Amino acid sequence: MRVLIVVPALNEESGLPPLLSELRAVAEGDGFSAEIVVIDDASTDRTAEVAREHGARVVRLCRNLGIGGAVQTGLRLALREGFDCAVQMDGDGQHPPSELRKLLAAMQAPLAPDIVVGSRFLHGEGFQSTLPRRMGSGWLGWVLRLVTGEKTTDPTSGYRVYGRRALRLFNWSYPHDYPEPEALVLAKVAGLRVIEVPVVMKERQGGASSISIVHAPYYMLKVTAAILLAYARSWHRIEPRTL
Ligand SMILES: Nc1nc2c(ncn2[C@@H]2O[C@H](COP(=O)(O)OP(=O)(O)OP(=O)(O)O)[C@@H](O)[C@H]2O)c(=O)[nH]1
Ligand SMILES: [Mg+2]
Repeated sequence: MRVLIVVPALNEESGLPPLLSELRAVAEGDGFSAEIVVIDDASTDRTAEVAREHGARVVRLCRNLGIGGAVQTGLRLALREGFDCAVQMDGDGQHPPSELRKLLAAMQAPLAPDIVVGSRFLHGEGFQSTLPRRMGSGWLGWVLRLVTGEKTTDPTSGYRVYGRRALRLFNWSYPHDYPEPEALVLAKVAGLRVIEVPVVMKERQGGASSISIVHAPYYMLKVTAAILLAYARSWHRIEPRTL
């Protein structure tokens, strides 16, 4: 399986070196061939240089596109270059590379899913986020269940693997900011199979978060509306066979 690991990064010069070293060690140890691409979302620090120094390929965006634009750039690259799947993981060290084998194993299991999401809440191990964030995540999970009818324990997880059908879907459309919950609706509405597997996550290891207390109310409102609107788009359903 050819895997492209996509790391969206905004000012992650401190998180990238340990992450990239560990990723290489894990890929060697587990015997899969993984290319790593860091999507530098117009950082103002040494993110691109540091990523290159640690052996990653770098796509440097000339303007900040936000997490969604950065992720979609990586997924498009994976599709265009014929990778079998793409992994999305944060550049801040929250997503331990040692957990990657669980996601990839699920991707290769019989009845292979289109998207595998790493969930920190399925087994409740590792960093469980702060209480307000857990509450926000619970709310979004509830809204997702309302529209898709399926349980999602960790709707905001950005530790994911996408198969070819998902890459084709998100080549066409991927949400802009705070994209993870909305992307799940787009996938489910398009008939893709999404599963969650338990993973352990860590706290952000450096740099600054995209979700401050000031942005939290906007985040909740925007993502809730986006989920409902994405579901409304199912009236213009994409036929799975076209993916
Ligand atoms: N903040 C931010 N992050 C971006 C952007 N573009 C790419 N990223 C990267 O996207 C990944 C996810 O963003 P985070 O800020 O870590 O989001 P999060 O994991 O939900 O929040 P934390 O739990 O606080 O880390 C990180 O690797 C960022 O560096 C952007 O425009 N803004
Ligand atoms: Mg993070």
